[in-house]
Parts: sequence; structure tokens; C-alpha cells
Amino acid sequence: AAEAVKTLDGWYCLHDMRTVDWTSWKMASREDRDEAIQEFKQLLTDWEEVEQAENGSHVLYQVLGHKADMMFMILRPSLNELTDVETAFNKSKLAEFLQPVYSYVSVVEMSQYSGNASADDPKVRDRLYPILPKWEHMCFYPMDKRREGEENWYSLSFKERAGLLYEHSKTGRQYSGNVKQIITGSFGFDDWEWGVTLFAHDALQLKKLVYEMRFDEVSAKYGEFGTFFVGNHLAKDGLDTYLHV
Ligand code: 76R
Repeated sequence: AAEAVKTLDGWYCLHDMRTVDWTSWKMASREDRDEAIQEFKQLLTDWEEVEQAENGSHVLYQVLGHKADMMFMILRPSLNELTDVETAFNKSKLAEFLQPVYSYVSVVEMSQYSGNASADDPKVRDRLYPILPKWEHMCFYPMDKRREGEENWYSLSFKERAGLLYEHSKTGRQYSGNVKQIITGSFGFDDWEWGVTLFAHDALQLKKLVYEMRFDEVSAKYGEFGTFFVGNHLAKDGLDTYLHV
């Protein structure tokens, strides 16, 4: 067998997509809507405190298209804490007006193809336990590495895979400062092998990076992709406007 790469793993991650049931939201009384918004803001304030204490992080984006309306990405030190966040949110009043449409469970991952990064290195810690950027745009999609006939990532040698990922990282680094990527591993946790989360100030940078990477051998030959979600940052103080009917 080819040798599996060692990984460093950080915070656990939940991507949670919901659509808003605008019909029942409009039918609710003004008091009920206000109460739902206030309670949700309090939940976000609680999560902000967790983030300030560097015990996790979260972001909320407003999704375009019919796949979802809201996209949460939440990071916590354990699956248990992640479940607690999910459950608290599900019990909230706002959640009564939201339909869960997609979710993805994974853990922040750094693969160790080039040298041995140490989890004690502050730079490595920032990668494994990231405070998520609140940039204007976010994109999420899950992916696999193909295993079909001659094109089987899992039968390539360590050296071949490391070489292909080195080429991949050269493309990626050209977007440094414009796109921030977080790779999360989901072997054993969810339906695909990795989650890809990208943040950008300019939405076009997301398209350009993903397009350019399609030509890197690792993506061209071995990449298989799931559903894409793209959205705009939704800050706590933008919620009243977003939910105003
Ligand atoms: O960790 C590192 O930064 C070292 C280099 C690196 C690795 C090992 C790296 C850099 N990636 C690595 C691993 Mn990546 N990445 C993706 C996608 O759409 C596609 O074609 C693929 C989705 C994007 C957009 C992206 C971006 N990368 C991985 C792995 C794990 C492979 C394994 O372990 O087998 C996957 C699935 C994956 C997928 N990658 C970068 C980027 C960017 C922008 C960089 C440069 C980061 C920087 O140095 O600033």
C-alpha cells in the first residue's frame, strides 16, 4: 500500500445551511419576529465571547440562489461542543422559521507532505485554530480525490502526491492576500473526503482561483467536486435589515 500522509488536525467544523421560510416569517407577529431576532443576536454574542477567548470561531454568510439562504461555519475544539452549538441554535425561536437544507461535518486539517510542521509553532496553530475571516464573500464545496482505474490518488506514492500538491500550492500562493482557504478533512465524518472553504474580498477571485486550479494536475486528474455554496458576509448588525419584512 502507498503510505498515508500524516495530518495535523485542529478545530472541528460544522457548515450549516438553512433556507428562510419567508411565508411563515411574514405571518408571525411583529413581537415574535423581534423576539426571534433578539434571541438570535444574543446567541451570536455568546459565540463572539467564545471566539474572543479563542475557544472557537464562527461566521455567517447570506447565500445566493435556491440552495440556501444562510450559511454558518462554526469551529469548536470537540464534536461535543459543536453539537451543543447546533442544538442551542435549533432550539432558538429563529430556527423555527428556518429549514435545514445542507450540513457538512469535518475537522481543520493540515497535511504533512512538505516537512514536519509542529503543532507548537504559532503559525501552525493559527492554521489549525483559525479565527475565521469576516471577508465579504465565502464559498464552500466538498470534494473527493478520484479512485478510478488508472486515476487513483490512493495508489500514488507519497512522493508523487507530494509533488502534485506542491504544484497545487504554487497556484494557490498566487492568491495570497486575496483568497484565504481552509481545508477541512471529513474522512469518517461526512459524505466527501474534504471540505474546501474560501474567503475573498472580491468574489471574482474565488472564480479565478477555482478555475485556475482545475488545470493543476491534482485537480484535473484527481479532483471530484460536490455542491458549491457562495454568499456574502452577514454581520450581526446587518440582521435587522436582512430579516425586516
Ligand atoms: O498547507 C499548505 O499551505 C501547503 C500547501 C497546500 C497543501 C498541502 C495547499 C495550498 N493545499 C494543500 C492541500 Mn489546497 N486547496 C484545495 C482546493 O478546487 C480545487 O481544485 C481544489 C480545492 C483549493 C481551492 C485549495 C486552495 N488542498 C490540499 C488538500 C489536501 C490534499 C491531501 O492531503 O491529499 C486539498 C483537498 C486541497 C484542496 N491550497 C493551497 C489552496 C491555496 C489557495 C493554497 C495556498 C495557500 C497559501 O500558501 O497561501
